[in-house]
Amino acid sequence: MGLTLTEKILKEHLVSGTLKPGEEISIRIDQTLTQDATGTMACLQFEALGVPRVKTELSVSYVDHNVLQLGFENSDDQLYLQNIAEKYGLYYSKAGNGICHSVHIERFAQPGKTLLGSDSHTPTAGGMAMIAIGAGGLDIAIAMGGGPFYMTSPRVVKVELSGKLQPWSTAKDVILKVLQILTTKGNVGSIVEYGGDGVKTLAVTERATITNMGAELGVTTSVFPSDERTREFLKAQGREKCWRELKADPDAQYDRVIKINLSEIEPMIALPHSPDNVVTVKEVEGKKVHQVAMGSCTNTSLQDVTIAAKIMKGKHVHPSVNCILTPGSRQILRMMNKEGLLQDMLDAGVRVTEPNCGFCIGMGHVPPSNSVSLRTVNRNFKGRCGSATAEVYLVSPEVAMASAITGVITDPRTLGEYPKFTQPSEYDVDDSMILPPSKAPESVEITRGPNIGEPPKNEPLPKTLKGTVLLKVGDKITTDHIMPAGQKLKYRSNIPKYSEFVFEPIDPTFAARAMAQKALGNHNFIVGGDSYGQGSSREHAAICPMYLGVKAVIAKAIERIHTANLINFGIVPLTFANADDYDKIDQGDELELSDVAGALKNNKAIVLKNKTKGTEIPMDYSLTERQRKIILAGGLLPFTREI
Ligand code: MIC
Ligand code: SF4
Repeated sequence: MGLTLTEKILKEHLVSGTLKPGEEISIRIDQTLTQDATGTMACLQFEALGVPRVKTELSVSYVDHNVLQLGFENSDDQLYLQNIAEKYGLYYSKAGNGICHSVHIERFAQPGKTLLGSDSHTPTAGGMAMIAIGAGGLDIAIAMGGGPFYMTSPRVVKVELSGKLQPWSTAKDVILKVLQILTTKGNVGSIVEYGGDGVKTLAVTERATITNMGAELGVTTSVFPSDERTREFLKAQGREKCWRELKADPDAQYDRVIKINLSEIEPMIALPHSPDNVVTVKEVEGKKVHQVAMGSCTNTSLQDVTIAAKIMKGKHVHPSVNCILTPGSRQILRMMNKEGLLQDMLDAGVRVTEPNCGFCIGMGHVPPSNSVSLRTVNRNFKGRCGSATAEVYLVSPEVAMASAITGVITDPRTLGEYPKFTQPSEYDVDDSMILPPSKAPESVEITRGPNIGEPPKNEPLPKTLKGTVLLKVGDKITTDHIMPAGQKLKYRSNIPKYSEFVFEPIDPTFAARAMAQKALGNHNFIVGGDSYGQGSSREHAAICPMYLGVKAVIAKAIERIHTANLINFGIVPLTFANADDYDKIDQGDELELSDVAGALKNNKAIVLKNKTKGTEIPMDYSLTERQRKIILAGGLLPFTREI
C-alpha cells in the first residue's frame, strides 16, 4: 500500500512507535522556531536542561510579538533572547525583521523536514512540505536539546483540490471554506494533507496561507506536496538547493477525503467570534466597517500586498475607516518600497507599520467599542483585538481593501478587473537582521533584566486532590481567555506577575481567589465545556494556573496543544465520560479525586466525587504511560531531570 505524504515525512523521522493512528510516536525534530512571547520561557527552560549547544539542524529565535519596547520589560526580554541565541547556537531574527512564520517560509523552511515551533501557527511551513507543528515552549526546549517530540500518530485527512481560483477569490477563501466544512471542533489528532490537480495552481505563499489557518481547525498540522512551484519559490529566495520533490503515492489511503473545486470558491468571511463561523461575503455585504487591518502571518505575502496596493492605487480609504497595513516581513516591506507599492498605500491613506504581529494579538490598533473591524488575520476570538465589544470579521486582503474604500463590507468582485501579479523570479534577499550564533560562545554573557524570572517549580502530584471548583466556564474557551496577551505580553518572563491576569477577561477575581485557596493548602479545579484551550500554543495558559495551585482541568473536550501544556506542567487533564455530567458541577462545589496518583500510575478508572452534591462522576482520560509519569512527577522538567 502506498504512503501519504504525511506518512513519508513522519517515517523518515520516526524515533519510537508505529504509524498507527492514535498511537504514541516520537519524531526527530530538524528545526525549531521560537518567538519572543513564548521564547523567553522556552529559553529559560532550555537553560534549566543544562545542554551547552542546541542539537537541531537549525533553531531560530524570532522577535515579532512584542516589539514596541514600551517599557524595559520588553527590551530586557529581547536582549536576553539575543544573548541566548549567540551563546547556544540559535539564529536570532531581530525585532523589525518580521513575523516568525513569514520569515521562516522565506528564509529557512525546507521540504521534507520537521519543524517544531512555540507558536500555534507553526504549520504555516506546511506550505513548503514540512511537518511543522506548534507546541509549548518546554517541548521546544527539549527539542533544542536534541530530544524527540512525542505526539499521537495522526489520522490523515486529504483535501483534494481541483480547478483554479477565479479572479478575486483567494487562498484565504479556500481555508475559510475548509473551516466551514471541518469547523474548529473534532479534528484533534488529524493532519490535513492537500493534493489533487489544483495544488499546482497555488504558489507556496498561497499554500502557506492555507496551512497557517489550518491551525484554527485544531489539527496537528497541514501539509502541501513539494513540486515545481516549491522549487520556483526556493529559487527566487536563492535557496534552490533545499528543494526536493515530495508527494503522496497515488494509492495512498486516507481516513477521509474532502473535495474542493477551486473554480467554485467565492470570497468568504468569518463572522464574529469564531474562525469557523463562515459565510460568503455576498451574504453580509453592506455592513458598516470602522477599521480595516491587513497583516499577520496569514496574509501579507508579496502577492497579498501587491494586489492590495494595486486595488488602493488612485483610490482613498473611506473617511470613516481606519486602515492599517502591517507587512509580514522586512523582505516584503523593502520590496513594496522598491516597487512603489508603499507609495500607493500611503497616498491612499493607509497607515503602514513595521513588520510584526502587532494588532493581530491586540498590541495596538484596538478598534472602538462596539465597532466592526475587518481583518486579514486568522483568529477573531472575542476580546483578542483588545476590545471586548468590537466585532472582528476575517477576510482576504481583497475583501479588506475593497471594504476600506467603500466603508462597508464589500464583495471585491464589484471592483472590476482583477489586478495582475506575477510571482517574482527573484526576491530581494537581505538577511542582515538575522544574526548568526557567536563563534566564541564561551565569552557571551547573558544579560538578565529584573523582569526575567525563573521557570516556576512544581511538586509531584499529591496522592489525592481536594479542593474547590474555582471557575466553571462554557464551550470554546481559548487560551486568550485563560491567559490574555496584548498589553500583558510584557510579563511573559515573569510568572508571578503574569499569573495575576489568569482568566481576567472572564473573572478578574480568579487569581486572588486561587492564591487564597492555595495558601490554605487546597487544590484548585477548573471545569470547562467543549474545545477548552483552543487557539494559541502559549504554555503560560498552563504554567500560570499551575503557579496558582490549579491541579486539574475537567472539561467536555480539551484541545491538543493545551492538553500537552497541562501535562507538561503537571496539571491533570480530565474529560467527562458522559458530557451531560458537566451540568452536575457548579462553581464553588467541593471536589475530590481520591488516590488520583495511584489511578494514573496504574492506568485505572478515575471517579470524581462532588462532595457538595454528594454525587460521583466518572472521568475519562487518554494519556500514554509517559504522559502519566510526567504528571506524577509534577511536569516535564522534573520528569526529564528524573530520567
Ligand atoms: C497567537 O496567535 O495567539 C500567538 C500570540 O501567536 C500565540 C503565541 C503566544 O501566545 O505567544 C500562538 O498562536 O501560539
Ligand atoms: Fe503573530 Fe498573529 Fe501570527 Fe500569532 S497569528 S504569530 S500573533 S501574526
